[in-house]
Formats: sequence, structure tokens, C-alpha cells
Amino acid sequence: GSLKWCYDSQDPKCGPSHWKELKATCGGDKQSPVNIDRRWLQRDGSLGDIIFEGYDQAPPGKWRLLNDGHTVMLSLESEPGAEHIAISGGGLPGRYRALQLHFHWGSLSTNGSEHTVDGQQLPMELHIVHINVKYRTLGEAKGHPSGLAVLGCFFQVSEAPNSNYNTIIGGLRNISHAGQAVDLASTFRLGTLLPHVAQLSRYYRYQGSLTTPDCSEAVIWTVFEEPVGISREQLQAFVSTVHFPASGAAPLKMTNNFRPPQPLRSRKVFSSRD
Ligand code: B30
Ligand code: ZN
Repeated sequence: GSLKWCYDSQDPKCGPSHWKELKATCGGDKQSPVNIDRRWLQRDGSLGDIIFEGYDQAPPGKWRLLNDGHTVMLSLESEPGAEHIAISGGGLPGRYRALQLHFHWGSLSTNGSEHTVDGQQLPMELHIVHINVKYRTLGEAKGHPSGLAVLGCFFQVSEAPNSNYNTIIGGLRNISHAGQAVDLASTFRLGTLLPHVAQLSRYYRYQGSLTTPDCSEAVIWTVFEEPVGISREQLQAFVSTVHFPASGAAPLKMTNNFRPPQPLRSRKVFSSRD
């Protein structure tokens, strides 16, 4: 797509409040992210454990990390024959294959996430994007309310660095400029990026959209309750290393690449546990 959208930190004239002028869907009734108000959660006993396939093995090939101009993205599409990474269960209507993961972050440790909990923003949020295996392309999946399933993980500042993020963070210096990509030095088990296994059964679930234009309302959202710990220095590596596409003279640091919470309207947010 060639939609001229951006974040306010780049230029308020093309920031999130203007996206609906480019794409009417961005002003729709089922937009993401949302504030998760814990007072209004609806317990859904049918939301059992998510089944993770391939999250436990490091894939044999290389993984490519990309600065796509608005986020840092790791492509997870496996070459034919390679191990497939997928999720199912957890109330999802089928099996979903992993496409990519990416991050949204702030400029201070007090902002950065897209979803908020009781009005509180966390410093960063990871999204792992999956496509319903019954659709062949992203374009096709975007036309269906259960076409995509995104897993969202919050981060919180921890004293100790989180070594599970060393490979990704180590790659950032090579994708400082928009359009740059790097093959990571090593692969790793995707599951190591998630909260502790024992906490993965605690999540929020609601029906929403992509959080960037075209804002397709095609996403079953799963947001884990438990944040992942990451040190201040590791967070700072995102803030200070990666840049938005150069528009003026000096390249602009990639910060605050999050969309603010959108109206919940008639939707409910469900929780898997009390
Ligand atoms: S999110 O998880 O809701 N933030 C896309 C996938 C997930 C989310 C947002 C967008 C997506 O696939 N967008 C269309 C393709 N993108 C590439 C990309 O994956 O993100 C092209 C683009 O935007 O122009 Cu960068
Ligand atoms: Zn995202």
C-alpha cells in the first residue's frame, strides 16, 4: 500500500487521528488497540490454553530482521519444508500460522504499548501476527473477522537484562535506517520471547483490527496478562538505534510508534481466568 500514514512523533499531520481520512476503516467500530478495563472484563470459561506449535524449537534457517519504516519486524515465514510455527486452541476458530512479529514502543519507560490496562500504558508491546490457515494471503485474510490472530505481550522494566532478547536487540544496529534488513546471527525459540509458560493461560481476548492502516477489522486479539521483563538499557536500544524514514535533514529516531486506544463501542473484552 502507499497510504501516507505516520505517527505523531514523525508529523502530527499524518498521525493516528488522520488515518480515517486515508482509510475509512480506521474510523470503524471494531478498532484496535483498546483500553482493557479490568472492572468490565467478562470471564469466558471456554478460553482454554493456547496450543503453540514450533514455539519450542529454533528453526534451522536464518531469520530476517527489518526496519520497515514504522517498526522493527522479524519475518517468521518458513521456507518450504521448514518447521511451521502456528497456534490453535484457546478459543481460536482454527489453526493460525505465524507470519511476523514486531514491536511498538515509546520514548520514556512510561509509554509505548498500544493496549492499555486500566488506563495504564506499558513501555513496549510485542505483536506476533498469525494468519488463519484457511486463507492463502494477507489480503484474503483481511477480509474476514477471524482471518488473523495476533498475540500481544506487554513489557515492564526489570533490573536484570532479558537475555532472550539479545539476538533481536543485537541486530538493531544493522537496521538503524528505514528499509534496512539483517539476517540474525542465530535463531532462537520463539517461546522464549513470551511470558513465563505458567502464565500463558492468563490472557485477554477481544475482536479487533490491525493497529495500522488499513486498520482491517480482521483480528482476533489475545493479550497476555503477564508482562515480559526487559532492562532499561534494552528498551533504550530500540529508542536510540532505530530511525523512521528520513524526511528532513536529520534522520528521526523511531519512538512512540503506537496507536492510542480506540473506542470499545459495543464490544466486550473477555478474560480466560479470574
Ligand atoms: S498489528 O499487529 O495490528 N500492529 C499488519 C500486521 C499486524 C499489525 C499491523 C499491520 C500488516 O500486515 N500490515 C500490512 C503489511 N505491512 C507490512 C507489515 O507487516 O507491517 C505493510 C505496511 O506496513 O505497509 Cu509495516
Ligand atoms: Zn503491532
